[in-house]
Amino acid sequence: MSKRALITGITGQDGSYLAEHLLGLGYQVWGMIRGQANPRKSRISQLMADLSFVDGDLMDEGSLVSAIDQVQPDEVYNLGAISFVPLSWQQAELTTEINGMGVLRMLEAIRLVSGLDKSRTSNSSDIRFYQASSSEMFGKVAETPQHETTIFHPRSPYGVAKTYGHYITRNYRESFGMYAVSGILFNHESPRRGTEFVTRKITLAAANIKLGHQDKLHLGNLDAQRDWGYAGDYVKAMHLMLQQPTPTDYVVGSGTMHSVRDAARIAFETVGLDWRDHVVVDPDLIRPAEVETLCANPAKAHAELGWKPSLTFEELIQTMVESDLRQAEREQKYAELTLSSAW
Ligand code: NDP
Ligand code: GDR
Repeated sequence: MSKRALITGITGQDGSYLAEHLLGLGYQVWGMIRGQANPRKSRISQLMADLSFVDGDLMDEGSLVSAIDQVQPDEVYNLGAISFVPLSWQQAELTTEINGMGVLRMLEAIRLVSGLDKSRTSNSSDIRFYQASSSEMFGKVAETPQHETTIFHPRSPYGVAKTYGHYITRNYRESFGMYAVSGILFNHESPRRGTEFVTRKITLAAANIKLGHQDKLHLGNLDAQRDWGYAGDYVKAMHLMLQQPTPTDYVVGSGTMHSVRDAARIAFETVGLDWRDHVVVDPDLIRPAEVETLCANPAKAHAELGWKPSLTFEELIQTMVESDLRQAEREQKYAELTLSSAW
C-alpha cells in the first residue's frame, strides 16, 4: 500500500517540489487548497496531474479536522504560511494567526482525528507531522553557525510566529507522544521562488535588463548575508525527517554564507553585465529590524539523515538566471507574435 501525504502550502515553492518528490517515491499526495477558486491551484495541477486536492485553511480548525479525516494521511507537511518577512510587519496579527496558531490548529486536528486524549490514555497517533520552521527564528544570532540548540532571537513578527509554531510542535511531541518534528530550514530558492524574495528579484531583473526590458534594480540591504540553497534539495530533507526511528528537529542549510551583493554580482555576470551599473540602493527597502547574517551548521542532518545539498550558491543563481532568461525570451516572442498577428 502506498503512503498518503497531505501538504499545506501546496501552491507555494516548497509545496510543488515536495509534491513532485513524494509522487516520485510512489506516495498518494493531497494538496490543501484555501480560498474560493484559488488561481494558483490550476498552475500546480498542470504541473502534476497525479495530485489530489482537499479544501482547508490554517485559519479554520474545522476545515483542518475535515481535511485530515478525509485524507487519512500517514504524513502531514505543514508548509502553509505568510512567508514574506516584510509583509509580517504590515499584517502582524494575520501572520501570527497563520504561522503560529495555524500550527496549533493542525496539531489539534491530528490529535482529534487520531483519538488522542489529553490524559494520554489512548495510543499515540500514527500520523507523522512536519512543521516548516525557519532560520529566521535565530534572528539576531547568538552564535555562528547556528545549530539545533542555538538560542532564538527572532526579529520580525514572522520569526516570532514561527518560533511559537516550533515550540508548540515540540510540545505536542513531548505531551502526547506525537511524531511531530520541525525542520529549521535556511533560505532555499529556485526558478519557482516568488519574485518578491531577493534572489529571484535579482535573477529576474538580470534577465530583463539583459533583454532591454528594464534598466535599474532597486534593492535594500546589500550587506545582509544568508545561507542559500536549492529548494529541490531541501524538500528531500523534509521527507527524510519523517522516516527516522525517533522524532527530532533538524537544521538544514549549506553551511556557507553569501551577501545580497554576491547574489547580484553572480546574476549579472551570468548575463555578461556589471551589477554596479544597474543596482540602486533604496532606503524604503530596509527592514525595521534586520537579520544581518545567518549560517547553518547542518552536521546533525548530514550525520543522521545522510542529507547533502547538490547545488552550490553560484550554480543556484546561474540556474535561476538562465531559467528567467528563457522565460523572458518566451514572453518577448509571444508578444511579438501577438503584435504581428494583430489587425
Ligand atoms: P510560499 O510563500 O511559496 O508558499 C506559501 C504557501 O502558504 C502558499 O501555498 C499559500 O497558499 C499557503 N498559505 C498561505 N496562507 C495560508 C492559510 N491561511 N492556510 C493554508 N495555506 C496558506 O513559501 P515557501 O514554499 O517558500 O515556504 C514554505 C514554508 O516553509 C513556509 O511556511 C515558509 O515560512 C517556510 N520556510 C521557507 C523557507 C524558504 O527559504 N523558502 C525557509 C524556511 C522556512 P495560497 O495559494 O492560498 O496563498
Ligand atoms: P528572508 O528572504 O527575509 O531571509 O526570508 P528575502 O529573500 O526576502 O531577504 C533576504 C535578505 O535580503 C535583503 N534584501 C532584500 N530582500 C528582499 N526581499 N527584497 C529586496 O529588495 C532586498 N534587498 C535586500 C533582506 O533585507 C534580507 O536580509 C526567507 C523567506 O523564505 C522566509 O519565509 C524564510 O523563513 C527565510 O527565508 C529563511
